[in-house]
Amino acid sequence: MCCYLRSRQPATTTTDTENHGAAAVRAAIENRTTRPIWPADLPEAMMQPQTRRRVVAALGTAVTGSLAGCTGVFATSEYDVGMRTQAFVPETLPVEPGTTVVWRNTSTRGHTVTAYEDTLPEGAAFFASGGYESEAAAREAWQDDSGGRLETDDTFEHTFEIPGEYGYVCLPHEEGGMIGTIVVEE
Ligand SMILES: [Cu+2]
Repeated sequence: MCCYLRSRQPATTTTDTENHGAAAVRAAIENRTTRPIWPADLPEAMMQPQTRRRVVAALGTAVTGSLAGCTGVFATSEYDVGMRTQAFVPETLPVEPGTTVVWRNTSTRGHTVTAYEDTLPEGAAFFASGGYESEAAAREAWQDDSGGRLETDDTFEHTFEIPGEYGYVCLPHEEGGMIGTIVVEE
């Protein structure tokens, strides 16, 4: 997102009045060495999920307002949850019963969407990219040959009917904390 860039700007570059002479030069050099990292992060960082059916209540108006200028540029496809290098965005998505949630791999890495079977509300169907019928099957398939892998721009969708919280994970990035929750509200 755009504010990612802003928040990563070193505060010292423009506002630190201590930066004279050698210190300023050193700061400028340090700046140059860190800058090239940003463009590589930029396209993915600027991709924002487009919630089709409703505005996510969790996003304050100030946040959505400040992002509005960025989202238009990269909003080439509709989806509800984006998949970044090591995160689902948004991490938690509230929806109404009957909503079909679309995940889209907005990164250059492969990911999965795999429900945490134990977290599902009673009677809710298991879901996983690759169409596996259980978490165990999905994990085995991933270990065997990256089964269920979503490549860049691939999408996965699931319709949520039963109210409750649905935890899910990206199998290859589980240790990195790539975990999400769909909250189906009553
Ligand atoms: Cu992942």
